[in-house]
Amino acid sequence: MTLKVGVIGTGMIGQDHIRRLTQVLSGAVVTGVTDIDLERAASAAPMGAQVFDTPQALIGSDEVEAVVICSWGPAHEEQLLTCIAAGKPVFCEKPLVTSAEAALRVMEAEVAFGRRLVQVGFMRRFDADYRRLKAVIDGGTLGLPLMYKSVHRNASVPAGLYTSDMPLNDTLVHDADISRWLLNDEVAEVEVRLPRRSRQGCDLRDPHIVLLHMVSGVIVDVEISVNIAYGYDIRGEASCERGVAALPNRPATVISDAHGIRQAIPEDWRERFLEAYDQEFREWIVAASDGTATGPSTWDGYAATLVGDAALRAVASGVREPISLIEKPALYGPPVARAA
Ligand code: NAD
Ligand code: ISE
Repeated sequence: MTLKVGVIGTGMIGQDHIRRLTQVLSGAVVTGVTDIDLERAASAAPMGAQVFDTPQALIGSDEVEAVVICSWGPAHEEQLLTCIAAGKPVFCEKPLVTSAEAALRVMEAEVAFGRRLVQVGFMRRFDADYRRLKAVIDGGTLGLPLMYKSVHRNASVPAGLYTSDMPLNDTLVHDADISRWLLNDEVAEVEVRLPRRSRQGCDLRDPHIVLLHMVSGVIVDVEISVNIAYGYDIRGEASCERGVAALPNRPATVISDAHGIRQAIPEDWRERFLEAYDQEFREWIVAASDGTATGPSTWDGYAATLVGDAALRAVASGVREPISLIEKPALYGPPVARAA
């Protein structure tokens, strides 16, 4: 059976996911697209896809069995709630939503529906390097993890569209999610340090050092740099009791030329996580064809949203800001980690 998919938001990542669904993967066909910019939607629509005037019309169509949301974060809540009300599986790009209250409303609707419908676009969980790193940590040969270092560097971000709060409530969500997943842990408190401000790029507060104090006592330090010019550089390293496990530097191509010997750095997330996005959608197509979702859930989107909120509070207060999660609904698996 071929899953009929509607895509909301046909900007950078929407177009990339349409390409993936139509040219790379099997099992799905894009039957509908929409965007507040209808011209953009029309030019991104693959052959045979209908251009809908509104997300509501797309979600309600009999020609759409499952939905991919690639609009801006503040639009996600309403679109997610409409998908849940229609009982349609939905892949939602990160961030799930932009406030804790909105995350709770989405969670309440999905729990009332009684089955997982929402998968959040935390693609790092589908990346082969991160999966190998998790297997080593979970395998226990290095003992317990004690510290984790997460480096998240963007060459640049879109001027004007990307504002000073976004390193913490848009970009950091990836590091928050991957740390929770790798460490099987939850974030208890968040602290932010502001180093010398970069003169690179536009008028943003950049870079940030964020400390995630996990429930287990592990400390995660995150570097968020969003205008570092040289490339998209993602690193991760777990220091454990008896050794260290780290992501390899990617890609591994070694270039030798008149400037010396060097490794090429990806330009942006599309290049670095190309295979991870493909795998993320392979697994989503299987789950959505079965009427459900897999991988990162509404709960994970909620937990990451709280980290972003706490990080913004921590910039203002200068101290550690606590996170208080609600009790985890059974729909999302076992209860959250508690201090060892
Ligand atoms: P973009 O600005 O290139 O595209 C967003 C598109 O959504 C635009 O065409 C805009 O007109 C449309 N849109 C906005 N609000 C809408 C609404 N209410 N209804 C219909 N269309 C609407 O942005 P982008 O870089 O493609 O990012 C889109 C989403 O994907 C964001 O949530 C972003 O955080 C996320 N993203 C995730 C990754 C990742 O690595 N997982 C990478 C990039 C972007
Ligand atoms: C972007 O929206 C993403 O999700 C990328 O993965 C991230 O690295 C970037 O900072 C965000 O702006």
